Amino acid sequence: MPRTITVGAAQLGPIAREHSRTQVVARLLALMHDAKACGCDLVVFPELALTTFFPRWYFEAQSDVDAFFERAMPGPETQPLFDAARRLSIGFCLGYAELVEADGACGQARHFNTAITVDKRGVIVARYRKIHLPGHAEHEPWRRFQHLEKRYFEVGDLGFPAFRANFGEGKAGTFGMAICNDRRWPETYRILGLQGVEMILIGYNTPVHNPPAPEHDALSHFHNQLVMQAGAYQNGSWVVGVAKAGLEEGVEQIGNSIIVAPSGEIVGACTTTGDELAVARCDLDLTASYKTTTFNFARHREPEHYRMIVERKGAVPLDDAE
Ligand code: CDT
Repeated sequence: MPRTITVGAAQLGPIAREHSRTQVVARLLALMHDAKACGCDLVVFPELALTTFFPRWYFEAQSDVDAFFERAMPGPETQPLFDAARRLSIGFCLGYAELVEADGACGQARHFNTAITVDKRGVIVARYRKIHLPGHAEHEPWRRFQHLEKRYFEVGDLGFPAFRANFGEGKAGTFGMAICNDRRWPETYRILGLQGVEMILIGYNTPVHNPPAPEHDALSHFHNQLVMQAGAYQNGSWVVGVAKAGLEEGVEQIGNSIIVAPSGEIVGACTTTGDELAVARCDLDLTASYKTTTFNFARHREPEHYRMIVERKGAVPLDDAE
């Protein structure tokens, strides 16, 4: 029996700062209903999907930051998503800001940029905490907007766990999650690839303008597609990349949500920068022809020659020849 899963890339348009969780969840529920009508088994929502992208602002008071975080998942405002999953029999992947309350052993609350996957029973089956946090930790007033992920989040402490889940027809598949900037790093895909991942779920918030490198702005769609298409092909995996898009609090964010086949080809795409669903029927067994030939890792990888990847963090340029 083929292992097909119909997946919806549930792109969101902008979320204003004053929008409540309840208002946002109503939009997510509308997309879940659309997805069900399109026969989806699984919908993927963006990174930090419940609020505006708050790292664009510098806040003095930690309480202002914490207002964007969820202390429980599900909580009172997000429970309807879990109820809808069960009622509609549709899974979802959701990005949100996770606050882990201080306990006896650890005196401080912990803050993560997190994604969860919920199955068709409405049960959380996997959690990922973002590892590659872009931007900066200190206020940089010269920027038109901030990118303070390094200030507001800790580096994720769960690694890149792949997990088995069954959303479609036939036997279970192997899934993984990554969040936004993670998608630009080949290590993300390879760690998941080494666990046999067959579909990688990625939400993102990507401003068109990158203040330290404005010369990249015109290439933002190209780079978005380049990294996800390469990650898919080089690991023989489906990749579902989903944006929070449009003009949010004065900052233009890319849309360009895409569903990429293990061949590296784009098979589904959003065309607006608003709330939109792109759908593709994905056969997980299509991964096999890549995983057993060109990217048969057991046969062709040479990890002895890759040690520098884990032993060295930054590039060490060679001395110029005299
Ligand atoms: N959210 C996120 O990770 N965005 C980054 C912006 C990088 S510019 C500091 C991204 O890689 O898309």
